[in-house]
Amino acid sequence: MDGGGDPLPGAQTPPDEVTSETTGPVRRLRSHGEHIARETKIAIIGRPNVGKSTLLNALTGSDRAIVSPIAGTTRDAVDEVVERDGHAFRFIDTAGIRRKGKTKLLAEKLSVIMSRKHLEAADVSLLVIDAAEGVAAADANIGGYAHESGRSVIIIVNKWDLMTKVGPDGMRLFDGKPPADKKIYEQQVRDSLKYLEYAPLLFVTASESKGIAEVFKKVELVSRERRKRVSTGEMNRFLDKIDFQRASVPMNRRVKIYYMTQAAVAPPTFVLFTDRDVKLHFSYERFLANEIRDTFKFIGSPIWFKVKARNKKKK
Ligand SMILES: Nc1nc2c(ncn2[C@@H]2O[C@H](COP(=O)(O)OP(=O)(O)OP(=O)(O)O)[C@@H](O)[C@H]2O)c(=O)[nH]1
Ligand SMILES: [Mg+2]
Repeated sequence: MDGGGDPLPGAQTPPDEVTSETTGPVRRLRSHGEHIARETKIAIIGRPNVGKSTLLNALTGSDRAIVSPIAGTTRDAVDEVVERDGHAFRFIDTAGIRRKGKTKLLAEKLSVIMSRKHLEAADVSLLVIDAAEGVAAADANIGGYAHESGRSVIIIVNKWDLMTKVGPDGMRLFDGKPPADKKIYEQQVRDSLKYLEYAPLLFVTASESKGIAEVFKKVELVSRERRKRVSTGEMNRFLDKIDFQRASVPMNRRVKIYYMTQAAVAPPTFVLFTDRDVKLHFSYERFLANEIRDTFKFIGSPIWFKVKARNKKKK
């Protein structure tokens, strides 16, 4: 369904051409009051000061979002549409919380609420983390809401320059420590955000527009993946091959799955027709989700399940 051949409203007016690192020109459209069909809505979420607005600017090639070193500077939601390779991307920058007269804790709490609100309007979320600070409690909190909301998630580790730029002594300019390794850093982030194991993770330096082309690629990928459909035939051939003995679930919580269908997309939702009317055990759900991902991927998207018992009385 992802066409993109239609002329975009507003495309007649001379676009602002900006050049991004590797993939050529980006066309920026003034977004307000224009309706563009099939655009992907992307919420940029995260704690105060992690660089959300700087990222928005890098993505749109504008200085419209106000960037400031004081945590909580963006007052209103800023959204902007970018057309790139025939796709329309609407980025929504989570309104920052003005710190003036507020404690850091309160500002963080408000950022969690704002992030949650912006998720409602989005298909995809960019969970921005400050590389120098690592995953904080509020990041995990926001990540949890993103996961539960059913939106696709991409983890953006921003300010990577701080972790990698070194002086003549080979040590970081930022804090004099050895430069960080991407693999080790990613593992630490993943350990703190376990439930987001399906989310791609990218390293960017928004202030230098580094890593931005990859963000567009991943947004496109995850928005396609979340709309993917698996036919019931395919699903049942898949089901036949799963060895459910490998799921570590207590015997009394095991269910027999007769068949399974994908009932919805965005997020992919599967209905399991089972012998007993029980809530799926957490490990069972996890096992099944992992098996589905091994075969069908659904990169960046949570997978949801619903259980329908064939015979409700037979418990
Ligand atoms: N070194 C470095 N600094 C960055 C980077 N991205 C953003 N910053 C700085 O981090 C500070 C906060 O950036 P903002 O973009 O305003 O952060 P924000 O998440 O929008 O903050 P709020 O709107 O207040 O929630 C500014 O001083 C930016 O210049 C980066 O990639 N590297
Ligand atoms: Mg901001």
